[in-house]
Amino acid sequence: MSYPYQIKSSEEYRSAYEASVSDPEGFWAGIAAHFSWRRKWDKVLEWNFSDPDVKWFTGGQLNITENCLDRHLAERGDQPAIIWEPNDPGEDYRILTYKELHFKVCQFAQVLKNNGAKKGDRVCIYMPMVPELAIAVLACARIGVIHSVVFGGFSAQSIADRIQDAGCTLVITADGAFRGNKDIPLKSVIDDALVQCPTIRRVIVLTRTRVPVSMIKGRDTWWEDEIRKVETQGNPACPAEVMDAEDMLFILYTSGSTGKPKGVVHTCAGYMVFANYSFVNVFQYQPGDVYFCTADIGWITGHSYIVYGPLSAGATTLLFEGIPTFPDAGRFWDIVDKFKVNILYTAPTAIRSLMGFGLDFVKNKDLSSLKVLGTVGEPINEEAWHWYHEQIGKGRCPIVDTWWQTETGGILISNLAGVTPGKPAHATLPLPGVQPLLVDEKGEELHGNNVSGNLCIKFPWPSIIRTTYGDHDRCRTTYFATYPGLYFTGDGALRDEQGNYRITGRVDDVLNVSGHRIGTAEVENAINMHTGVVESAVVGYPHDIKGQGIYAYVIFNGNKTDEASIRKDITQTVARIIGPIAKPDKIQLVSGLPKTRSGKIMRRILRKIAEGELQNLGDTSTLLDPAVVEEIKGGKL
Ligand code: 7RM
Repeated sequence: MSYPYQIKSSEEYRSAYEASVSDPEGFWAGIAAHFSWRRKWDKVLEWNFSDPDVKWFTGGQLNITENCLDRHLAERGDQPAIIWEPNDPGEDYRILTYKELHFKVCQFAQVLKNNGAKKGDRVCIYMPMVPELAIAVLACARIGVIHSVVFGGFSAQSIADRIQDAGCTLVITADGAFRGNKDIPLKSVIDDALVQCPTIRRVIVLTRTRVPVSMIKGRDTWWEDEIRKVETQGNPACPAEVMDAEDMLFILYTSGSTGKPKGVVHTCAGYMVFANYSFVNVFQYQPGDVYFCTADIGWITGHSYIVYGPLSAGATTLLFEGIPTFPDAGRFWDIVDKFKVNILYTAPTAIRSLMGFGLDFVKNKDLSSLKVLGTVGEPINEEAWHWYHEQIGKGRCPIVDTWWQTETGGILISNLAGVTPGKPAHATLPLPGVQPLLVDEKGEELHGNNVSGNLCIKFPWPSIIRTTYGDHDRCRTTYFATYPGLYFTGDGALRDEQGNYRITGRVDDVLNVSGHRIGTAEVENAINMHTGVVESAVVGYPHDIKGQGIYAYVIFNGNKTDEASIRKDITQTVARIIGPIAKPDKIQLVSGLPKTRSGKIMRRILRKIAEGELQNLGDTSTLLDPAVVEEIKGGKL
């Protein structure tokens, strides 16, 4: 497969960018022509940002799995599509060629059909990072079933909320997951969740850890037994469902500034075109390259840049089940060495953490196969950038700093590896088709360079969020109402002398902890579930490795045992309600919170104290009881 739309020089970038702005429809029609369609589109783009209503390639029909699988069979059927590295380096790795992956996806799609799944149904996937997770995702897409993948670190309550919100009818899970030296009992978490989920009719369970699980008669069935049934049927070739361009492909839940996560909806054609286009251009993938993205498929990075982007490009994508520090902090580098990885895409938090383990884990690892490095999920600090560049890239690999969001579906701002210049801690320039701008508080556009403001986008790109599942108005108010006529990202950014963007972080009540998005309100709700908690307020503070840490101020009125056990109880409550990723790093017990006379918590003050800024707290004259501020300052952790 060659990529006629792969940009090869700065000049080509500039002309592609200009073409994409002066004639967006012509530009994207030219890219879309390189995919397999069952029916060509009638209209490239119809849109307004006030409803919002954005439609790409209407009238067009296709199936994303034909683009990810079938169309590669003739030319690269025997090439590895997925290389899988298990958690335990002692266990054998697996390779699935395009032919094998195609076969397995069709087979499992038939399993889904045998279990009553049909086009438009929603299916929840809660699985470890094994090839069967990618197979499950693609099998859903094959038959037009809408997948909702839930990251394996979320709790039973979080799963139940997501299943209920989407009205899922089927769950695909595994007995358990291996993560480092831990076994996570996925099936038992699902069992707890399903107590609250009457819409679920079937649970398909993959064997992974072989921990004992309870199987409920009539509801639960083993993946392997279902495959055997399909084999007895003689493996019917599972034809791809013909999908309209704007049919839903998947829902992925993400945190916002309110307590309830939103189901971000992406649709078939636009998402596919942009995931592929951005993959091919940002990473400059060349046929035969081994590409390794360390994210989990449970996040958008895994959807777009482990599964759909790479596979639609006929790439070899490496899927890793484990964690960066198991069995030791050299694991990523062992994998790069073992499979001769050419492109590595990871998160700043992982780089900072591995940096802390020292160079012993890097030396003696052959990293000479690496050509391109990437980062995603949070701002990368200069120190981590330089370490990644020198110690991993040996000074010869460009680093792409890719800025994007669950809602954007794909990378919007990034340099193109080796093609456009990078700059430490800067995502740099927008991809063709992406029109960013900065606005001030009032929504006035800030023109020129050397300015900072809130980052918005003024024109649709093909993989823009279409709706928030079940609540379109929430999509409008969250993203399109703050600045009418613009998509608002929730991020702040600077634009330097050369027009490069530097994303500085969220400007709303969303935290970014180790590259994971967590709403402060969500954590507060979870803390407040503890019977002894009267009220709480959660803010972020700078954390050396995680980027941001979670700082909770809690008014506690329960059984006054010792503070340590109160903290432990609260932490466990959060892990139970949301998942271990949302555990507060610090819990300060307080007798009151700084509130205005109208009862609003002044988070600005709490944020400053958590950051260690005890002097200039700004205007505190509107506080109901200024004395609580002194108490809180005195008890700072
Ligand atoms: C892909 C992903 C989105 C939020 C986003 C930003 C932050 C992501 C960068 C970044 C600075 C980057 N989706 N963010 N990439 N900040 N530089 N290169 O992470 O929906 O989970 O998070 O992540 O704040 O709004 S996400």
